[in-house]
Amino acid sequence: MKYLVVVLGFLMLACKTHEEKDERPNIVFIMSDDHAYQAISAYSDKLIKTPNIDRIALEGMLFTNASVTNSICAPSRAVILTGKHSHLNGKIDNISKFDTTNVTFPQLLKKAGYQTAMFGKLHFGNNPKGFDEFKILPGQGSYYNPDFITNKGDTTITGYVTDIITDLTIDWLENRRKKEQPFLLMYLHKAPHRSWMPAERHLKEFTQKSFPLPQTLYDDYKRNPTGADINTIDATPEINLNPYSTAAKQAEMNIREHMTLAYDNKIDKETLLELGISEPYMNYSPHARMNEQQRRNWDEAYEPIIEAFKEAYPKMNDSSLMAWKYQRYMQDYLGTIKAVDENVGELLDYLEAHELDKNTLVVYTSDQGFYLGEHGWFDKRLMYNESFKTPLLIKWPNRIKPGITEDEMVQNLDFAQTFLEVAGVVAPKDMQGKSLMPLLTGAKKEWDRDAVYYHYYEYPGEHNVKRHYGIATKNYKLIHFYYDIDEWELYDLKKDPQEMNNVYYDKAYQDVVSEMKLKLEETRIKYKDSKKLDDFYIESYKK
Ligand code: SGN
Ligand code: CA
Repeated sequence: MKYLVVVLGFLMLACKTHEEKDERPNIVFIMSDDHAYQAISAYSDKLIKTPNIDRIALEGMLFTNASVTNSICAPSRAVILTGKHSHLNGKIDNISKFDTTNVTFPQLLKKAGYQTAMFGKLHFGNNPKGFDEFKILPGQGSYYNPDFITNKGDTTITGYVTDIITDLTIDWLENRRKKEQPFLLMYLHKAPHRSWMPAERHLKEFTQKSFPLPQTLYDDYKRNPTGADINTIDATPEINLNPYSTAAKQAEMNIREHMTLAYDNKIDKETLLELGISEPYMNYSPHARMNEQQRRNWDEAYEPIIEAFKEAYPKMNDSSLMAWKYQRYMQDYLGTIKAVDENVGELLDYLEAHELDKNTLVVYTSDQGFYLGEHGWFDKRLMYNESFKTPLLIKWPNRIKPGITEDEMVQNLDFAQTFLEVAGVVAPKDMQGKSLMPLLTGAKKEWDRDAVYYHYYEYPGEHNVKRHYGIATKNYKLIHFYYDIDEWELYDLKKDPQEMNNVYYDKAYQDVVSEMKLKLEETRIKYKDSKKLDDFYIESYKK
């Protein structure tokens, strides 16, 4: 009996020490919304300097070939949380609600003893499961004086959304974090999402900047070869006659044609009427949620722009209007990123000052990439590089060597299994990604992925981007547009990184076409996607 008591005593002591010192790493997952890798200086400093976000790459790893499986907000978040492609987790578009019977990695981490918290944009139409605390924006959220949904009810907070999300996050770290537990923190920015409203402190600086025009700003969406080199066996007569990519040409996200002067470029309705311009969203006012002070600061920055536009517009042609809208777009879009970068810096500083940085894995990513005028576009959705790829920077002191650039193909699909492995939790067998651990820790030989799969669904829908699926290898990308068209595109990524020439019908590429088609079929089988599921989601959309 005495012996039993001693053993029990030891056991309790052991448990207690374990409870006090759970050495598993913390995970800080930072994600912004629509942040193009072209607008992070660790990738390219042509547009903006982001010294704080860059710190993550300097102290860790920069991924140059990270992509998403479905380039749109809520579906990307569903893929991240479940580790499953859209066709299996069911969240194929922004419209349907997330099915909360899905198992998510935060639920598993919480069960395994992690403290979990989420702040910012989720965009699911329902609340997240598996979090000890959350404060999330309803839907897309607002830039100024935003509303929040919390475990304890709804609230409106005065200020600028990016700053507020950081304040909420740091408040949690400071006041409610349990020191004996490791934590998962999801810190999710709304910025730089449309309609690109910068913070008051950045308005004047950014509205005076100008930016280099992207090479493909005036893309006419001609993609297909015609004439001598065409493979006449496969090419239909329509293709012979159609030099365009139908999907690219019909997408409604061209800066000149579809970006609006009122909503996107912040020209007021009176001015537009005076100039004889009529367009959608004319009644929109950026003032809607602002207080007096905010309105005054806003107007001080934008009134000179409106005046200059009044002068210039009568002399503009299509080409100069395109260039003008592009500059306005970049000024506001990049202005919102400036605040994201400052706030990320604040959070990283907090972690350092509280010695939380050493045992914490920090990720910076976006829910997808974004077009910053490439192909004449804004928005995302398509499988072409700028929206298919997404920024990814990860630091993890003592595990990831600083300053490494990694070009292996990784996806948002991989986060769930990565975080579970970091926490020592076995991932459910039906998750479809791959833990990034071998890449993070330098065991690269264990990484054997040679293709990634993509599938976009939200059509018919906003921006008119056709349904499509495809695969990308490091060298080629094969895309099949379906539903109300049946078109294939193949890009030679090494020779044509801007994806301007569809070589699917090119005689010289017929072996590549066969190989890639085979690989696509194998990949669809591997991930359990099928024509039957395509049809199922077409039908469910009609309801
Ligand atoms: C809004 C935007 C779109 C954007 C979607 C999806 N229109 O609907 O331009 O593509 O969000 O973005 S707006 O008039 O409301 O600004 S996502 O990041 O949430 O997927
Ligand atoms: Ca987004």
